[in-house]
Amino acid sequence: MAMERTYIMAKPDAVQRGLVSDIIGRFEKKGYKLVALKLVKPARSLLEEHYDSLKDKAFFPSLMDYMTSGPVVAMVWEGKNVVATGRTMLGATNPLESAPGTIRGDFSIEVGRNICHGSDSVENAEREIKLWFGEGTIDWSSHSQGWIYE
Ligand code: DAT
Ligand code: MG
Repeated sequence: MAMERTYIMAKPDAVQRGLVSDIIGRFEKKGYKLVALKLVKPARSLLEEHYDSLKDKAFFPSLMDYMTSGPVVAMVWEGKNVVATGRTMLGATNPLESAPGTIRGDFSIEVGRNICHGSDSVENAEREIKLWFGEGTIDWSSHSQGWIYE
């Protein structure tokens, strides 16, 4: 079965507000496999690279201030269709438009404090995983595999 990996990040507000376990719990309970996790106080240069496609946006400086304001929890989750499904689980970028039941819809109100990041394509996921986890991810066998996948 073709497995995908996605880069998920609990942003500084999620760490400050004690929402890390809620974000992890959603992915864990869904059945995805955690293959990397760490607490990071990211350098501005790392975030500038991560958000390179947004550098000309008016909100970019405030995005950098927000994202460098405290530690983040960086993770890689693996599973079938995890990139697109992970985005659905996060909800819309602007929490005003995020459906209840999504992570942003349930736990946030403003776009500049939307608590989590998720890769938007398989290609960007691979780029972001390399950027945040140069040391690589962990290869392990989940005993639940046969209870999650046919
Ligand atoms: P997403 O995080 O859903 O992939 P994005 O990549 O377009 O959204 O933007 C990255 C982050 O930048 C987003 O999570 C919050 C912030 N952002 C996006 N659009 C914004 C806006 N119009 N005003 C303020 N912040 C914004
Ligand atoms: Mg994005």
